Amino acid sequence: MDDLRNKYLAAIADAADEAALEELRVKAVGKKGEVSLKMRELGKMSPEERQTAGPALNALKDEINSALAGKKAALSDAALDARLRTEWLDVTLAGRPRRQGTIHPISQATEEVTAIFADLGFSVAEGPQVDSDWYNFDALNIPGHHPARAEMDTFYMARVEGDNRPPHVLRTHTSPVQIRSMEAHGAPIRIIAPGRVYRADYDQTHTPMFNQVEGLAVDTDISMANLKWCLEEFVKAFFEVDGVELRFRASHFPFTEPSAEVDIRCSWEGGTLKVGEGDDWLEILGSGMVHPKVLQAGGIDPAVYQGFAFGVGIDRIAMLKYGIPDLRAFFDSDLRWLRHYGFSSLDVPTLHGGLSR
Ligand code: 2U9
Repeated sequence: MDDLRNKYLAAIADAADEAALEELRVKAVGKKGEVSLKMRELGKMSPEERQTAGPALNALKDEINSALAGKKAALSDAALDARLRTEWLDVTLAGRPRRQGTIHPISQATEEVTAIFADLGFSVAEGPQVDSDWYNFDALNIPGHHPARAEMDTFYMARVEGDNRPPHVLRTHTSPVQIRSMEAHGAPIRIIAPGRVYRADYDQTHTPMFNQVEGLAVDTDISMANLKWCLEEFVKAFFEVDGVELRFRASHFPFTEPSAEVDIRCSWEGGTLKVGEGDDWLEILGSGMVHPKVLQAGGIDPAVYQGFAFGVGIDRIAMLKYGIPDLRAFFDSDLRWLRHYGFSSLDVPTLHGGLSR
């Protein structure tokens, strides 16, 4: 038995590959292998002989099997090492210029809006796209019975069985980001919150996912006058026109009081939009002074601080600025459309270098 052990353990240690190992397995512990044949002889032995030879043969079989498994693992580790040495990639190499992608008009517009408000002292805040109904509704002065909850056509997450809390929602606006920012940083604060929002609505002018930028400025001396000036600066810079007239129309939102919708003077001569001239008005954003209850929900004392806020649909202002006729094409991923309306990845929008083109 010692001879068998020495022979096979040495051969296993020397095996060059998995095929050689398999051959050894068959020869040693396969059905007709040497160890198996020895086991068959147990029947012919006397009970005394069997009592020592039986366990010894079983132990030998186990020892050979584990040597086979150990060598097999070592061989496959070595094979993997060898493969990894041949399959490597220099990630510092330059990208290939052919088939270069373009910047999506929504990304471009978001970058432009960000550059404009950065210049006005606003920083960018981000937050989760799935949020609690407290952050999306209650904190914004939209209680459970408020019609705005129904109007916003909310997508609700699946309820967890046995959990009685209201389900989370896909945010219907980026406003929860501002609540979270007020909680985290307090006042004074000046932020914009760009990002994806979701409403169950689909037609020529609505998609179930769209993009917004909201803004928030809170301090001890903020008024509608500051709001008006900031929005004027924004519209002039975004549409790249020097003189543009804004019209503030009284409106109503649960989260601002007073509230105003903002139109810009424009013309549609020859089917193309001209901002700042003509006799038409185009609604482009909503705004107002932050409701005291909303400041309170963000942990800010409304007796000391006031703020203004606004919201604008990025997809909509991108369509207007770049002359894109159909909102739904934004999300079709049509390569010809993307090449036509996309922007060069090298033209980063800045106020000094020009926003677009
Ligand atoms: C906080 C307080 C107030 C954000 C605001 C609007 C008015 C508005 C729409 C524009 C087009 C949504 O994308 S749209 O359909 N938004 O009219 N949004 S005031 O008010 C806030 C936000 C956060 C804490």
